[in-house]
Amino acid sequence: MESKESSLGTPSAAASNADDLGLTQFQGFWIPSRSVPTSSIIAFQKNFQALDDDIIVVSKPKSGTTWLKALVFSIVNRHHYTFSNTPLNSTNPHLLVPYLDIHLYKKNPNPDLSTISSPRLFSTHLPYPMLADSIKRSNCRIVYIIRNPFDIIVSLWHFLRFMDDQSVEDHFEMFCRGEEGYGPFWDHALGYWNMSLEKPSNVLFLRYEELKEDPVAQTKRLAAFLGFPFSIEEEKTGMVNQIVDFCSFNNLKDLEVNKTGKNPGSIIPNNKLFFRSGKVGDYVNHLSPTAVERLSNILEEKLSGSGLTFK
Ligand code: PAP
Repeated sequence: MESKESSLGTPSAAASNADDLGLTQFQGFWIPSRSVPTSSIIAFQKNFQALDDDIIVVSKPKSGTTWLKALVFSIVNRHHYTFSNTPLNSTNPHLLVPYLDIHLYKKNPNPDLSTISSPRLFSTHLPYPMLADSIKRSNCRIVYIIRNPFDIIVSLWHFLRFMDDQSVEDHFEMFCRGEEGYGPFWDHALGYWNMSLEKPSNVLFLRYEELKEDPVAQTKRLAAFLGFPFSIEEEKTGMVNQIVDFCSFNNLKDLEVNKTGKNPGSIIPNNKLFFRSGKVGDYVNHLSPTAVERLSNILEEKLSGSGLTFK
């Protein structure tokens, strides 16, 4: 697609609105109620009892969730499976690290999670203030992955085309107003950023771009945080590299389940949509320099004084 120099540089009247896109304002954030009814969020907040060894993968959509789920699952289960019999070969990562709100508490307001083997792996896109209190009180680990918002905008716009006929310009405008699933982006990011500074042994802040740049170092950092550090022997025998290679974009996208499969009960028509191009900086092909500058200015103001920046 051509970049849209003229229309993206200045704020314009909304050509699409939150209602049409199924966004509901709830507890200070915009919730995509087509996939997450607020009743399932309330049930999760009321009923979920976190355990100290739970691991919770958190992200804004399109930040690298699928990748992180595959990495976490592989790290934690590396003594149970080989690369030829890991469930990741036949199951999309989203089912192995299920969403608390989109999956578990949507199906049942009080699911029995006691039979899940330890450590339990869960995920959510919910912002920090909306997490169940039991998570905040427990010693469980939260891994938050963030990505530069420009690539998030473009990735999400491509992804949602299966159900929304929105232009990239309108999508961009709404993002700048904070009107996007689980947005505003800056409030979502700041919630976890601040917690990662306050409770570094409970909240790890990972960046998609750093994971792309040095996946081996970041995977080691992740494993150590999760309490499953790689031994010297494992490092020598190449275990870290093998996990990185297995969870790479090219490997995961070519697995049959991710090429042609569909997750049961999901509104996402096929798993292929979780694997588009997996690149850093694709936004330059869709957003004009003026648009980038405008959102950069918004971010600078919203994140001011927090220490959180984007290159
Ligand atoms: P979700 O919120 O729907 O789960 P999420 O997995 O967070 O999506 O993000 C999808 C993005 O991660 C896609 O980016 P793109 O649109 O810019 O291509 C997808 O291609 C990318 N992605 C998926 N798996 C990997 C991976 N193993 N390595 C790197 N990027 C990946």
